Amino acid sequence: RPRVLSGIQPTAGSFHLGNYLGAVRQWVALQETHDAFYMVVDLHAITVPQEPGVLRANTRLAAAQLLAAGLDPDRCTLFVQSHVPEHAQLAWVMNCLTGFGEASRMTQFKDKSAKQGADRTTVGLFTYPVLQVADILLYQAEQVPVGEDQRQHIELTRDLAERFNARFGETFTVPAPYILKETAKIYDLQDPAVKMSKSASTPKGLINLLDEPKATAKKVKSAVTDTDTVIRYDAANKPGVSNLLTIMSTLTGSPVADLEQAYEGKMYGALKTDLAEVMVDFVTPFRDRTQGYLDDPETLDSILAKGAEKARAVAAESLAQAYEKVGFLPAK
Ligand code: AQP
Repeated sequence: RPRVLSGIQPTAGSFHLGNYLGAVRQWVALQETHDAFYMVVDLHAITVPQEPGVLRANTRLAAAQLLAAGLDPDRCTLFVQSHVPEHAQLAWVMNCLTGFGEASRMTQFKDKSAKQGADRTTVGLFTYPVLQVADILLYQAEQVPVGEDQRQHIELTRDLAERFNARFGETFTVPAPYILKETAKIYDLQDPAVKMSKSASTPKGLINLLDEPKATAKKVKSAVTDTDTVIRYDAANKPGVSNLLTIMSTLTGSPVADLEQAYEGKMYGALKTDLAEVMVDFVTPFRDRTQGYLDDPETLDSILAKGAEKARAVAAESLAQAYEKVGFLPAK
């Protein structure tokens, strides 16, 4: 089975619809066909300030949501990044192979550091993509299921894998991004020119899966569309309606073309009302299942402990190879 790896931050508490449709949904499907490794990336979370107690609670919450979304610990390896120390260890080696200019070109870093200001931006945020390189290479992953915003980081991973292999001999698998065109970028419901995001979206434009279903329905009903009235997919000219059609199509399994036909001659309100119902039907059991996992932290922690053990076995082997190739003296 080909190997896949991906991760999600435990920063925000609830996952948002972009996280789910852009990434987690694919993770669930890929566990059936791939040797899948998925993790809650708590090391990445501390690149911005975190409250220790909140981080700990959100790490469990993220794992609970992944299970609620359909990850099955018998079909995939689910773990917490900080439980596998090899991530930080390989990241150091990769930091020493990454050009300062190369890291400076990462657009996510440029955007986030510009917003925070130089004095509040940490070196951790700067090397975040390099830690991500280590995350992926440790597992010799062939594919990395992510949203479009991660494409540049996967490119960096490819470059560094090739650089390491060229300098020290064949060691790492060069991974490819696994990005589904339709759901690569889910947009903010109030500003469909920007991606739905926990840090950039306004509360009304962001669908958090753990919000009250009623509040979610309200947000869908007040989504921005346009002054035209035709329900048609046209991402360039009708981004708001197109975003709603993408979400509806993915959650129901109906192709966009079928939806366009079904809504021919109808008003935007009809689409929004139906989508609000679909969303409520989706988030209500999701919230219940998440709560179910949270109510039993011992089981949750034991799933994560088993996952970490499986992950470490793979990661330790890759790290040992990398250390040996780099020329570190083996510890006796
Ligand atoms: N709007 C989106 N559309 C499609 N995919 C998305 N992803 C995030 N937003 C969208 C994908 O979700 C996965 C997890 O990303 P993350 O760990 O970076 O989660 P996040 O921090 O909650 O994502 P945000 O909201 O995008 O964070 P900020 O605001 O910090 O930038 C990834 O595969 C990502 O591509």
